[in-house]
Amino acid sequence: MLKSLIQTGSVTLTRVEHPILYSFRRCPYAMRARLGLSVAGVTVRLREVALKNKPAALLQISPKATVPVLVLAGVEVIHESLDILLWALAQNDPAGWLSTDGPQLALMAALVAENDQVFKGHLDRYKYASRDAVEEAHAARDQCEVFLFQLDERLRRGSYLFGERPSYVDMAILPFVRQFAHVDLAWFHTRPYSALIRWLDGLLAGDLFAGVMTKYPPWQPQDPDTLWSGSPLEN
Ligand SMILES: N[C@@H](CCC(=O)N[C@@H](CS)C(=O)NCC(=O)O)C(=O)O
Repeated sequence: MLKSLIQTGSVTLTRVEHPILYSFRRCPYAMRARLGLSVAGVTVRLREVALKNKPAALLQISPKATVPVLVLAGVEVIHESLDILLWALAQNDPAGWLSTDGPQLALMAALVAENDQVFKGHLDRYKYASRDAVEEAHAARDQCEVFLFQLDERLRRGSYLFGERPSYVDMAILPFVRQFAHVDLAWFHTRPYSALIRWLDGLLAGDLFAGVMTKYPPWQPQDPDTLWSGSPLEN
């Protein structure tokens, strides 16, 4: 449609400056950001980053050089995944991920903070433990489970963490629970948090998650833009 309009000369096109998303497919923080951008239908110029060889353009715009980073209109930069998720939903929230009754808001933020500030630390110690430090790995795994049992308890009361519909909290936490599960998937499925397993498996099986896990080669400065909105778009 757009192409035919351009060809017939019936529109004057000014180039739309889609935000740039520096991302890494397997990074749970970047997944959280991509889930938000995808559900919001925000089109970005996707730049897949190789963490061992970060592009100069990323280092220049975000010296702490973690992914994800969202660059808006070439000036404003959002450096934190949670902020990108919330920014996307502030643009458009068709699934109501932000809508809740007021009193829940503080609880929701607290659960995400616990994920980021406590659970993720234990998860890294579990996931990246050296092979000869089995006891330490198991201790970290036990600490992770304190959080997981808390999630499971919530999920026994409702299909999602805050009721019967998904909220941004589900999406902010999902990639980290997935990361935990994938350290030892067979063992994870033997654990007594069946509501959590049902929640995780359900969200991972959905189109939304599949859409944010599409593979891209690392971005090179000379590459044409990869327009992305949860799935690849035609440039
Ligand atoms: N607080 C940041 C953390 C992001 C983060 O740590 N991302 C990892 C990848 S999963 C990263 O970029 N690490 C830098 C590196 O490995 O060099 C956020 O929420 O966006």
